[in-house]
Amino acid sequence: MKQYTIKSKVRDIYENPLGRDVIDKLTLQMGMSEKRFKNPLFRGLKLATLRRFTKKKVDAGFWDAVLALLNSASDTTVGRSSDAAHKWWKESVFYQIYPRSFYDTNGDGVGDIPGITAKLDYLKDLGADALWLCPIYDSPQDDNGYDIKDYYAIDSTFGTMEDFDLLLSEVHRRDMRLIMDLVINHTSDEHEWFQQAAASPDSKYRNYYHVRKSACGNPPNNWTSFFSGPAWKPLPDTDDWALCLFSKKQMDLNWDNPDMRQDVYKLIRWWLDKGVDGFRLDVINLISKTPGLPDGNDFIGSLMGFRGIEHYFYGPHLHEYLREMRKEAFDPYDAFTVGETPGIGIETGKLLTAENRRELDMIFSFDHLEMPGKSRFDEYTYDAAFLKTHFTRWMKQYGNECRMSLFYDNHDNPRMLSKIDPSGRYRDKLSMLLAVIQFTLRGTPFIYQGQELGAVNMPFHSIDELRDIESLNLYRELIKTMQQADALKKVLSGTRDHARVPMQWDASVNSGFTAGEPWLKTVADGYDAESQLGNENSVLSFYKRLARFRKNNDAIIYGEINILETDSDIFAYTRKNGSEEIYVECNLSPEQINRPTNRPPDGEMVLSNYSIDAGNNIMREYEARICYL
Ligand code: TEU
Ligand code: CA
Repeated sequence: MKQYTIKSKVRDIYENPLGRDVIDKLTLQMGMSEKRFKNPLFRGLKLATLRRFTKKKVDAGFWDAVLALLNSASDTTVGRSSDAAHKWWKESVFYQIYPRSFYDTNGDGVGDIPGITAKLDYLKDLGADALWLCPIYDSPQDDNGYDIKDYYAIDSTFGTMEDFDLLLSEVHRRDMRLIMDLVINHTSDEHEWFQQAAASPDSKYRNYYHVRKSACGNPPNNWTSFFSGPAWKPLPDTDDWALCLFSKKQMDLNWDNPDMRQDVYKLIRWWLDKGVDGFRLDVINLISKTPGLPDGNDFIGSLMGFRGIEHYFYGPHLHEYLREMRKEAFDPYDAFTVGETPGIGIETGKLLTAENRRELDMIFSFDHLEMPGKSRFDEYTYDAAFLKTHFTRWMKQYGNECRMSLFYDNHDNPRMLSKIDPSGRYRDKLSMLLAVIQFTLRGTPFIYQGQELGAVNMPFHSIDELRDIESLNLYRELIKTMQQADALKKVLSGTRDHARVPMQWDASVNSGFTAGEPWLKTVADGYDAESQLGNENSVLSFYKRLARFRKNNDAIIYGEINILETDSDIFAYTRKNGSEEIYVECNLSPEQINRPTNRPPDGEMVLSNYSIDAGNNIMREYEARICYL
């Protein structure tokens, strides 16, 4: 293994996949130009020189931290790989369900499993081939089910195991597939393993978690939680602390313990024996931590918003554990996996998903959810043109070797529509434009519930209307140093509750979601399923046409992609498979723009979010077109 030192050159670092992603992330985060890294003079610089130049901004420990990270990474070649093999999950349109907010059948104000079963025909009709369910396991619901108490049981809020079995068989009866959310970086503190671990230092479960001693009431290291404050929970009446990167009820599992890993594989096999088709793996890149759990670097911490992250976002045994898990749990069932991998860039993404490496099938990377230099709780307007930069880069650097997941919305983020167009002026056009890109790039689309209806952020007015633990903790933290109104504004810019408001099924009270009192505010705003089903020009109808189009065109699923060089905000590309060729042209700006002069001759129009006047040389605001060549 090559070892990096302060005498290494920028070039050497950039040639290492992890090094390249780290540099890309840092430049993005610091709002620096990436062109600099293409400059040979800059590439020839020694890190020591760079360290001298950046002394004012960057603390000394930063460079050691980066070098340690690079030197800990092993196994960094992708080798020959391609995403050419035919697989159901490449051909599918996935639909993410947040069960709590999907459909309530018993009037308790919370969505449930029978509610999902009741809406399967809607989903089938939309063109969804596979469903991903956010966690429905037995849980105290501290983080809405991402804190699991019993992996083998269904939370009574959502129904019973019989309800689940019925759902699964009804999904399969419709030739659809179902994947579960697998939360195995941490368990609830109410999980039996943790209960035993906390009760006795001699318990074998003690070593299922990261329990450390620390005197004087201080946490064992300086890592901070994703949900504010230190990432440690004190165990009562002792000097012992347990690591928890998320809430104080989400205890990180110790993946270095082989017994723990076997117990995890067992529960995975149990669900696969039931017949589920695969899993979305929650924060799966966080499972391996630097041995000894050393302090995190302050500079990286302030840049990324969380201290300690360099010790776990790409841990030393990550690849090893993923391979083992695949071999022992997923492969025997040919199960599909998509990893949720915050912080992972293209090159490390390749290492995780290249077919020949036998780790994951796909990942969710989050590099496009905010503009460079911005983070989720910043108030700003997202420029859709950044999607062109982002997707061009991924298509070129990643797309042909690995399969990209294509998504904008999920349960952890405000709606993309609202980020780009907070006024809502272009709601329909923009919805359709985003969908065109999502359904025609090389990759697998994941729709998040409500996206197909053009759902936007909820106009919340008070902190009392929010339910998410992340938002509530952050607010409590912010008001220590800020006016309440400012704190609220910031929280509302990024709160995950925007995406968690109940589905709008119809225009009735509580948008047809529940006959009771909804657990989170919902307001019918005219973009409900019922009214859109009856309207050919609705966002929903457009999604349905797109899904059908994608299914019938192999060029989109397996074809090559060629992105047109344009210097405007027009994002244009062709997709080609044998003699079948498709051309997509999108205006990513709210201005009219001339069509690219290097475009192929107009062919037969398939779909557009505007009615087309022949011979028109202009792309209108957020206009999108698909045609056959
Ligand atoms: O999210 C992990 C994650 O890193 C973020 O997207 C998360 O939303 C957080 O806000 C980081 O600032 C996954 C789940 O999707 C999320 O719902 C859970 O809360 C989290 O893991 C813990 O299980
Ligand atoms: Ca219910």
